[in-house]
Amino acid sequence: MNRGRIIKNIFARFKKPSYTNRTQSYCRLSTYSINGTKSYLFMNKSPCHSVQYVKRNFHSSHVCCTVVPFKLSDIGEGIKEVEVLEWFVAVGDEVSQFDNICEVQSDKAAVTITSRYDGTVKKLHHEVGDVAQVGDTLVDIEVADDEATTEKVPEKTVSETTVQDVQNVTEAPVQVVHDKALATPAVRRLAKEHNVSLSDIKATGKDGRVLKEDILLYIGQSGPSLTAPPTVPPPSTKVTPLAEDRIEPIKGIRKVMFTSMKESLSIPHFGYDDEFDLGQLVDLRYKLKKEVKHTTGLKLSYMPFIIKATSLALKEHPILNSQIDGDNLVFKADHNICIATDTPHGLLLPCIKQVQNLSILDITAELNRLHEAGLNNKISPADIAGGSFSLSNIGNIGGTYARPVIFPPQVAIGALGRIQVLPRFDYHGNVVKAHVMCISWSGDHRVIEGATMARFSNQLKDYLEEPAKMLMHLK
Ligand code: CAO
Repeated sequence: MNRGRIIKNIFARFKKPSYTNRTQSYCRLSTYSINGTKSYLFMNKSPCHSVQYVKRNFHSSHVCCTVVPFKLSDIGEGIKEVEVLEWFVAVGDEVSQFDNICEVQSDKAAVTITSRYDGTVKKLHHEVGDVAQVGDTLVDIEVADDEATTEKVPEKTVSETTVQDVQNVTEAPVQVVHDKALATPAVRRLAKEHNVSLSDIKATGKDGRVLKEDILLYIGQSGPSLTAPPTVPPPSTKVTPLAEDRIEPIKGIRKVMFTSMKESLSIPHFGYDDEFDLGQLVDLRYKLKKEVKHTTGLKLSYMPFIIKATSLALKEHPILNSQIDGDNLVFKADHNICIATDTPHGLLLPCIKQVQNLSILDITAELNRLHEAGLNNKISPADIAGGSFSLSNIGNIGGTYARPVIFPPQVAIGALGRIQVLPRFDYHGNVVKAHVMCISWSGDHRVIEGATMARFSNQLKDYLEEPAKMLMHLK
């Protein structure tokens, strides 16, 4: 078949509704062979701007009903690996070319990978949260005979091809758009979370795409410092209104809370609140989060930094890490910091032991373990025993202030509110964007003076507002 005839056939194929509906900035229409040279035809939105890529020295063969590995191709921009965020297909699903396969997140962006085959999904090679390298197989797809020829194309794509005409070519074929406003699924999700319509937002991305930054600008936030609104899974069971009163014995974890809180009533609580500007910490966590996830599989939240900084501040104010024993005050050597943990079974207070000897990564690992154990009802008595100080991060659920109740025999507890982006004045009197977290302290006023609590809180504030200062005290 001569080249003109082939191209004519491909144009005819493009006119089919399944292709004309596509909104990608370009589509790879077909693979064909001329004189032993494998060629791809890429088509811009307008068929007039067809682009031809030629790959040399490639010989195709026809295989019937072959299972082909669909690999993660080179997304460009130096991206070497991605994290799988979501699968849009399951084993057994029929897929067509350009159907969404999965959403992946690189260190730069979230992109949707679309199928380049018509066929049946046979295997997913990664789970959500897994990291896939460029060249790794994402899914196996069983394809029919003529498709089998196409999928034998190596996955290196554009960089290994000779571009004969690059007019109007955009980037790798992994972006997808769904409707009038162009945006990646992650951006759409962000818009939905903030209840804004994409069509109201001024798009600054390529080809009129709405970017994450556009949404942040629209809602008055920008850059990595965005704190995603804490997501709390909705209750899994629907609450049905009670037809009549129901009596339930106080038992289990609630019984433990009941007893210890009754004891707390005898403590004269002194309250002290302050607000911390965590802008630098927000940036720092943003920079480290992916790295930590990638290298250790751990989830890095703000808590490990706050726990470590608390320990450093306790070192300077040891009375806050003490316990009342009769007429004595026992200054505890270890900083065993309890973390109020909301579990499906009730509130638990497991503690991270000897925080004074732990790195931020160690604390992250222990916090991940305890959090997971809490969710699975696996927190042991040993995890709960021996606490010397407590922190309660209610901010992951919401709220600004709290009135935390001291967990005897401890003498102090801090409650962390949600980090909020708010206007504040800087040193020069300019209004600036700040990431404000309110922290509410309760101290046992029998042994803790307000001034001590304020000094301790100031010390912690110093570490958390400029986390680099912690470095000097880390071993
Ligand atoms: N402000 C803003 N974002 C916050 C936040 C805060 N104060 N605290 C947590 N977040 C973010 C996290 O950074 C994380 O974001 P990413 O998904 O981007 O990483 C997300 O919210 C979820 O965090 P998390 O809850 O999984 O992890 P954590 O380490 O921050 O907290 C734990 C762990 C165990 C303290 C928490 O899950 C919990 O149970 N909190 C409730 C405590 C409670 O009930 N207190 C009341 C006691 S009195 O009845």
